[in-house]
Amino acid sequence: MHAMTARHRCITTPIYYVNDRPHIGHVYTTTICDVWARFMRGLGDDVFFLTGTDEHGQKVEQSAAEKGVTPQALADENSAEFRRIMGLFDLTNDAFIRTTDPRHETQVQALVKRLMDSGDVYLGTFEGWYDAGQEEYYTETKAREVEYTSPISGKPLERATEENYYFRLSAFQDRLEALFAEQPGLVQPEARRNEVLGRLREGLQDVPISRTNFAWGIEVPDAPDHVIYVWIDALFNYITALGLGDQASDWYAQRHQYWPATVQVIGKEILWFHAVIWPALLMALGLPLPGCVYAHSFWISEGQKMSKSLGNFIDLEMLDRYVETFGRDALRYFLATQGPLGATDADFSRAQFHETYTADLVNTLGNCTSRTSAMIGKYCDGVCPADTGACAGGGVEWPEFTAARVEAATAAMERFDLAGSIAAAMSIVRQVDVFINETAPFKLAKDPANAETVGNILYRCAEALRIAACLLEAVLPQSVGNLREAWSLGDAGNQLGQACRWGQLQPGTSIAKVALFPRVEAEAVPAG
Ligand code: ME8
Repeated sequence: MHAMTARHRCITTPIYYVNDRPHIGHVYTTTICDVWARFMRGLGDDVFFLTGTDEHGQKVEQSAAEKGVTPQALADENSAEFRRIMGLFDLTNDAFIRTTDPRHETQVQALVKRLMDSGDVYLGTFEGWYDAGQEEYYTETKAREVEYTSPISGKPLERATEENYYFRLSAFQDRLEALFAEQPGLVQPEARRNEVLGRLREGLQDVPISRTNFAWGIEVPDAPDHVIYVWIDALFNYITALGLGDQASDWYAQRHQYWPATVQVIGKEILWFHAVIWPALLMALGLPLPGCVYAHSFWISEGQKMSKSLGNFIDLEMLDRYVETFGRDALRYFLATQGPLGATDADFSRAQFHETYTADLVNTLGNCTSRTSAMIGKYCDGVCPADTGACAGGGVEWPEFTAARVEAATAAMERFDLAGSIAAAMSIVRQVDVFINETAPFKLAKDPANAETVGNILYRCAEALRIAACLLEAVLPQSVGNLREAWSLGDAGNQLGQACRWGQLQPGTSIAKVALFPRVEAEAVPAG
């Protein structure tokens, strides 16, 4: 006998800047990665889910100076806030990398040294347009396009000259073009890929990868006046966390098998770094490329860009209040089904949250599970009936119907279409509702002669709901846990495929009543 080897999968979030506190954007990206990671673990894959904090650079140095603390103290404090959100929102990351960790720093130096030795990094002089807030240089074309003003901060771009180390990005033009042609799924969604292709056609310039005007960063090897540009430092996190910069490290021993990442999830504002600079760096290092860079769009709030002055900013305190009112699962569900996965922004509105919660969780999943368990309580003494085959009406071939929905939910998750996957699972629940209404077991039960038919109907309801719940567990871990307990279902563990097969629910299992999602009045939704 030999054990099947689990497939390695790796998913990453951006590493978050510590000059700011966590908000909905960070919770969102990390949550959707968590849903995917849980689902794939459920399928039996060996998943590595990586997140962390980006702690170097001028912005952190400046924020720390304004607060009168050291950059390290600021980084420690805010990185801890980011780690706290993992517990608050049920996030199951396998590692949390910090760029001030010496294990990261020494690997970044080793990687940069390799690039210097291969000639992909060289010393040169640079003059260009610099966005100080974003720590990003603009090409002349791009600078003109934004009228020499930072589209992010609104402040004028600065003309800057520096002697810098450069990454020879221009040398990768042809290889990148070939890559995008050969691996059309590399950058998703399609709209983002087209943006990258458009900009790539303008031609690539070498990019400075060191700075001399501040000190808070990793020193360039053998050039201590230079610190490594925070973006290069940050991008490398994805491989330093797996030890790829030091084959003698523990991280390498434990984690190197997870590279290349299956999917790297980012927000659309950092697409260029991840879709162009990052692949070029990997090619220069001779490392394999990720399967997919998925750039989602943005959350706006009540129809407008989030801003502290407008008072519509969804910060951690606000999210906490949502969790208090609706539970963690409700927030996860809203983020995963209504979020900006895809090319358009999504609106976080109180009304939409309430509507989604009520329609999907209270009226559909909650109501259907409670209705089914109540009927099993009433007509079958709280014990799961057997399905003996006879069943009046309904017209659903349940084993085939659920198998098709399971396949659709799995395929959608593979494409990182979370909303599609969840919709496939919810369609099972909706079908149960229709089935109950059409077969009317509550009417049949009035005549004891129908006991067997009623049992058959209720078995099918409970079994279909159990399968839907298995598919929804990645997004609703607590509620499905509650259902498992009430219905004595045990744990699906990493056997999701097996667990989703029709007929696993054993007749005789004790089925207790459940109320998974309490109704919440519209007035109770947290306001800004
Ligand atoms: O950019 N809607 O870090 P960051 C959705 N350190 N997602 C949002 C969002 C919004 N309104 N706002 C932020 C950095 N995000 C760098 C990354 S990676 C090598 C270095 C999410 O703290 C989204 O994932 O500004 C975005 O890419 C990320 O937060 C930016 O986080």
